[in-house]
Amino acid sequence: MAVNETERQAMSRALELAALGPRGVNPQVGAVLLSPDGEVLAEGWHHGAGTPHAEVDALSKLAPGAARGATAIVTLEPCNHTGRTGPCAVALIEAGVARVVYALDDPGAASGGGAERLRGAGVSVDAGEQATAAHALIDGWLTAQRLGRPHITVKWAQSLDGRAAASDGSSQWITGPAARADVHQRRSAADAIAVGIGTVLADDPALTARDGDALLPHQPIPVVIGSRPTPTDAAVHRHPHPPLFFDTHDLHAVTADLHARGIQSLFVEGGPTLASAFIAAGLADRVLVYLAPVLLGGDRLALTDIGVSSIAQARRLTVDEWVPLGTDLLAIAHPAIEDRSQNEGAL
Ligand code: AOF
Ligand code: ZN
Repeated sequence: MAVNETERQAMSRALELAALGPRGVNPQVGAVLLSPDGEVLAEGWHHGAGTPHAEVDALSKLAPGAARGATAIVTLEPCNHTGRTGPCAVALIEAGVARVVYALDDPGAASGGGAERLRGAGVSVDAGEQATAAHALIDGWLTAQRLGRPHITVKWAQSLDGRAAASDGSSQWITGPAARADVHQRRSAADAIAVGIGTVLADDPALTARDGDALLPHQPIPVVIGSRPTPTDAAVHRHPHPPLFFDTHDLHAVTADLHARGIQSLFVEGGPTLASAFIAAGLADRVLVYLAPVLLGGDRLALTDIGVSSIAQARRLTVDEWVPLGTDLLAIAHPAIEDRSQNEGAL
């Protein structure tokens, strides 16, 4: 059965509801229950691990029997396991729900399989509605589940001729104020922010997320990677969170450690050595390139060696969005499909 316009709108609403929940060990999930003629019966969302799942939260707002024949719109496949709470697929079946539309499959080995269970009970099920938006909302959680590491965004700013600095090393500022404000908003959305020790020594970044001089409400945990010591008076020591220092070049070990600390999203800020190392290691789920209409020439390239020596090895990207920011342009990209088989979706 095709997803109709009412169901589509309800999924947009379910995504808004999902975003009300906290990010954590459980995904953010939203649910809307529709009557057979398309009226909204109830809304629900997951309030965090240990609390009812979104579907059950919505069902709990209805009198017994009131969901009979209803359609449940959910941002994630209803679970099929007893964890901290019981299986949502069963709760929906028992409530007499006739149809389920969801956005994303639950990747869990134990929790997945809800769609099959629902179909087995005669419920009509449609998957994939607004999957891209649902994926964007919980990409950190999904990456943690699938790969055991944070979702990684590698960001850099560059001149139109691909340089990250002038030949004397000065790089403040290549991009304009709109692009820099955009970076701060995106920093604020990440659990952690990583730089190489070279960048700490050269630029002494604060690694905070700011709006002008004010700190944004959510601050990413600062991470410094590299074997040289961080000076005791470095600005990063004044960050609201104590920094994490990794005296290693093994980025898989770093990301596994961050995963063990519950960090689900990592924003890699530079410089060129670290950005290149993440890309070379197959550890970039998303790339943000801020392009400024300026020419710098010289040898301070935005990326160094990423393990590409011939055009056949080029890392192809798919651009999700080109975002104009003042006179600059942001490319938001992810690895093209042909790269995915090698790296499970990362560069
Ligand atoms: C759903 N609806 O709202 C959520 C789901 O141990 P628990 O009970 O906290 O279950 C956690 C797992 O359930 C989580 O890893 C994910 O697979 C699924 N989350 N499922 O049907 C929801 N939050
Ligand atoms: Zn559930």
